[in-house]
Amino acid sequence: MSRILTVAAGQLGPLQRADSRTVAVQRMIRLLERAKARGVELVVFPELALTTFFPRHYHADIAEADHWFETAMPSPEVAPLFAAARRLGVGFHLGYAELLHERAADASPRIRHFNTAILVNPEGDILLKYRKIHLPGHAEFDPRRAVQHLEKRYFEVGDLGFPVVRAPLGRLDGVNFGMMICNDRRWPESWRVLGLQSVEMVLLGYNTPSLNFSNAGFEAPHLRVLHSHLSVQAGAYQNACFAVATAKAGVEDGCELIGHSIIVNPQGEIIAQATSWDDELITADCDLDACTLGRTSVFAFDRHRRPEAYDRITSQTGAVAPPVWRRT
Ligand code: ING
Repeated sequence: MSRILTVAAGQLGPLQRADSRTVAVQRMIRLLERAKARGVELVVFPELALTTFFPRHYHADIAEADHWFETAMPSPEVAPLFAAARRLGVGFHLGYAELLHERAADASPRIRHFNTAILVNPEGDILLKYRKIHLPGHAEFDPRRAVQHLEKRYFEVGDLGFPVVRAPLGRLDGVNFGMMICNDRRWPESWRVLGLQSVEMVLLGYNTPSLNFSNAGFEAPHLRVLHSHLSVQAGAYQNACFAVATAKAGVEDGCELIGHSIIVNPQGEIIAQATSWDDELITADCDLDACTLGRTSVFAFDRHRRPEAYDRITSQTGAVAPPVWRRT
């Protein structure tokens, strides 16, 4: 008996700095409606899908950036998306900037800021929440950069780990879902922590500039897409899972983001790919039982992994210099 989930990457084209959340929500509702017409049960929207990729903009006073964040989910502007999902009977993944007020240990009030993603079923239940752990870029204005990438300024490191949950969706009574966000996909550790929890489908959104603005050295533009696909294909293959990777694409306030959203199977094959850099729905029927082959043979973790040889992975952060060979 196959366990087929019909999924879609709901790629978004650019959102300009002046675009309201309502613009993004209405475009996502159009994609949900298109998804329903194609029998899709789950749509994966991008990272930070409600606004332009604001970490490219420098705010001297970081409180000035708070307007890019959601203080409730669903917020009034996002509620129509939840309502549409309920009306259409389609689940969705949404990336957004999360601001929450809480009490510190000494009971003083503090505000938290995360780059967050949620998985929502048609009934509006939040089945899974993840806060981005690998924050690229820098925290202070960098005059060498043509475009800033200030995720380390505006977001804290996620505090939810890489969780996996088994939840019903569509026709299936249980799917092992996991999530990561954008830069996380470049780190094999992200994938393996999910793989060690028997993840079957990884959901991720991304906002990836099409050019390297870090001035750290020349990187040919075609490598941006290669590295994005390489990361997702390798992660899916090496953990015997499906992956849906959805871009926010196109030129936002003059800054270009790559599209090339993909859906990848547990063999690491791209089974669907976006060809525009605009709003686009790509779909695939994913038979989750296809995870079993890899998981019980090449990547039977319990039979083949050797954790006693992996200490450096958790005991070190940066690399160390190796011992120098000398003739003895
Ligand atoms: N964006 C980019 C990403 O990881 C990046 C940043 C691009 C880092 C290319 C390194 C190389 O896809 C986000 N939002 O993480």
